[in-house]
Amino acid sequence: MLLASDRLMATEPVASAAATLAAAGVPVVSIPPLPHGEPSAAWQAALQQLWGAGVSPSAVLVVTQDDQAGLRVGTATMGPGSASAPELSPVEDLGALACLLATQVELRRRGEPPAASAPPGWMLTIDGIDPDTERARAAQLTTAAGRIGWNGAPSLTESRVTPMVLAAGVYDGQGADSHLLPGPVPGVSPTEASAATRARRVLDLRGGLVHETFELDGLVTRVVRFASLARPGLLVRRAEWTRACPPPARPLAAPVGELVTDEGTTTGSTWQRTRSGTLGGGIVAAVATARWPSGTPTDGGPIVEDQFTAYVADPSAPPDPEHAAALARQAEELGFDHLLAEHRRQWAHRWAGADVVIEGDDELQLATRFALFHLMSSVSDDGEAAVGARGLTGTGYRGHVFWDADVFVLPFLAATHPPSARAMLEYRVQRLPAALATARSLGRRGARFPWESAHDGRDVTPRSARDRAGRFVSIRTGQLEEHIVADVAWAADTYVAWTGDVDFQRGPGLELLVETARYWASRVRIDPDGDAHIDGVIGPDEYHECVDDNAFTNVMARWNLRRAAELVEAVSPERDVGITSEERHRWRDLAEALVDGFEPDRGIYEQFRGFHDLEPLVMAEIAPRRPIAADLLLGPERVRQAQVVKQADVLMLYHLVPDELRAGTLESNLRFYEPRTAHGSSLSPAIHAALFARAGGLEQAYEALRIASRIDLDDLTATTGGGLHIATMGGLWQALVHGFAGMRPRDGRLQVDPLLPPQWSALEITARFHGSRVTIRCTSQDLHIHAERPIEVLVDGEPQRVGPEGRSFRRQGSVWEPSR
Ligand code: IFM
Repeated sequence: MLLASDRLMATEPVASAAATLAAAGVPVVSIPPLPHGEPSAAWQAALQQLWGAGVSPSAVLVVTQDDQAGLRVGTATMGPGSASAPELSPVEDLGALACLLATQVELRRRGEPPAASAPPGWMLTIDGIDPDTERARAAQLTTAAGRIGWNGAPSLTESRVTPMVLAAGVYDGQGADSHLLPGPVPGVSPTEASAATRARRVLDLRGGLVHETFELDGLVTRVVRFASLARPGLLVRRAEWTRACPPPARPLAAPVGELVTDEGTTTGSTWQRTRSGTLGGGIVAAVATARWPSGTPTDGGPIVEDQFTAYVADPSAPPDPEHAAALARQAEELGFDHLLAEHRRQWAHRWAGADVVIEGDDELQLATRFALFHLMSSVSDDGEAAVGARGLTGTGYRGHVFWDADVFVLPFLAATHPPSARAMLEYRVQRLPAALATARSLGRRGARFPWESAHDGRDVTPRSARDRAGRFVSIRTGQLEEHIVADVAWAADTYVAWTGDVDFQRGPGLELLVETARYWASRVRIDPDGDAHIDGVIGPDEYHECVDDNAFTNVMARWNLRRAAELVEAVSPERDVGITSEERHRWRDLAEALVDGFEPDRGIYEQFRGFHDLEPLVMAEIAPRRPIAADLLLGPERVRQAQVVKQADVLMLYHLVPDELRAGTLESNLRFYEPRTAHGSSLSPAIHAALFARAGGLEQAYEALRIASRIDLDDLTATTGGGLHIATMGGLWQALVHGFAGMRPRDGRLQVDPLLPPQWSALEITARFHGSRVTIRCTSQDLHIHAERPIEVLVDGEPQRVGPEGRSFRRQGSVWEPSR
């Protein structure tokens, strides 16, 4: 990228270099000379424009000339909004400047893999190859664009981790055996990665790029790779191979353990296809390669290879190799530079609508962006999106879809990129017939969504497995973890609350709400006193199986019944939804009658009937450190008989449906349940962070948030090798947004009520509410809200209209007062 002052742009060496760079796809901007001291508005605007195009300041070469300082050159270094001008060095004369620009042009011509250029806070750097952590690293370094994910196994051979490409929603096998079907993978160099004397991998979160550098025999191999966000399904790799590290023998390889069913060549492109023997679907990859200079790097010099691998995947029919080959050839014609520029632009656009800035906490800042990056990468924004427990970063849980998707991942997308949230809901909508059939087969009405879902929407939860200690255990969640039914309804409602998408609400959203309510109405048991119960379930706390009146399940079902009735009333004058007023009244009556285990004298909800009679163990007192798998520590039997909670259960209600609970009881329930919680699921810490923040317990909130942020970066549960915990990442965003910023939709308005821990100097969140991009920025004393288009916000219970001019508030004691 070249930013040149207009006077220089008119001179011969700059003009011709600019023309060559522009022809190679390098943005060139001409602006007034860069003054000393404060950068002018024109420079600021140019940098802002470049930032928006995904170009980092350190990748911007600035050349300028003015009467005072003469000819100067350097990189921009400052980001948009920076108050001071960059440090530039003087250049002797136009001849020297011409040489410098000629070097840039030559680098372009040679096709060097671009160096990592993202600013601090945007790059995850991994030095060395460590066999013990490589599987986790491969998950962390995954690049994906919704449909196709490419794990971060090194571009060199590494025996402990295998390159992997997964396609969202493309499964093989049936029932509990169903698993994501791996696709063909781009080939890797035959050289062993562990032979490298120096290795560095950098994940550039802002640009969606992985940079790899390996040094062998004094020769350096550099690779840049990405899953194009502008062309989902296209994987691009530029590598500078050397004699010590030659290019892959074959452009495509079969995924480990999987047979490539067919392969071939068509108009210059090699293709391979994997296919599901049971479901008929498949994944085809076709590759186009450009190398220069041509040949192999035996005579000393490196060669650059661009590899464009296009994927087409279909869950239920064999995809066409011709289609993939055409996409690969098109990519080759466009070329690496063009593809990289559009990919960066697309990522810049996504970040502009979703970034969370945490000032004063570099480690958490990077961890947060790492989470947001993977959340954005993992979900497609058209058609239907099946989001497995590990997204596209690994095969853990076989790629099955849990409540992780609906409750943990979806809110982030509803609030930042609604088309992806809508695609996730479409996955459920398309499986409504299967959910209706399941309910019918159990003698119930409505829709019973499966605890684990894959291709066709029938339950695919395994019935048994070996636990981490190698013991054979039966798994009953498929039969009993029924809260998923209300979770799906909650997801549909949450999507509408953020987006205001009334077409969805009155159409498929209503159907989801109605059929799930019908399920609960047919599921409850009424006792002789008229109280309603739900017997024999598993709540989020999976340590206790087949319990009666689990508070979480009952209250979520109550919310589901009430919300469906409300919605039907709201839309029925306009739309005949085929629900009688008797049915609606029955839903409301049942909701009233459902017991919730609230104990008024203690101000707490009993997690399920009989929980308080169990052995009163306090995990916080017996476990040296949490998170801990309490079932491994104490044995499943003891845990079953004790007040040990795996993950937020009663507390999860305060996070999802606070209005369903008695006002002012969050603190008492937090005090009781948190010390009894093992956080044996990675989903737990973030929710506790959100709740502690709401309760004003900032120290505990911060500690829980920190744990959630490190789950995958430090592989805290020793399971990251199977893929990243995508729900934990969604939980992290929710902790920051709902917890610390106190930001959530409420009755058509956006409620904002921030509370910052002392470690942070400022927190800035960008989201989208009812179609308007909203940014809130707060310190401990000040709050500023800006909305692209006017929206209603709620600050300290007071409705306020906020638009592009923004509104500021100042903390006075415990309340936010509008500032003048
Ligand atoms: O959905 C979760 C569950 O809450 C705890 N066990 C793992 C599942 C998949 O992440």
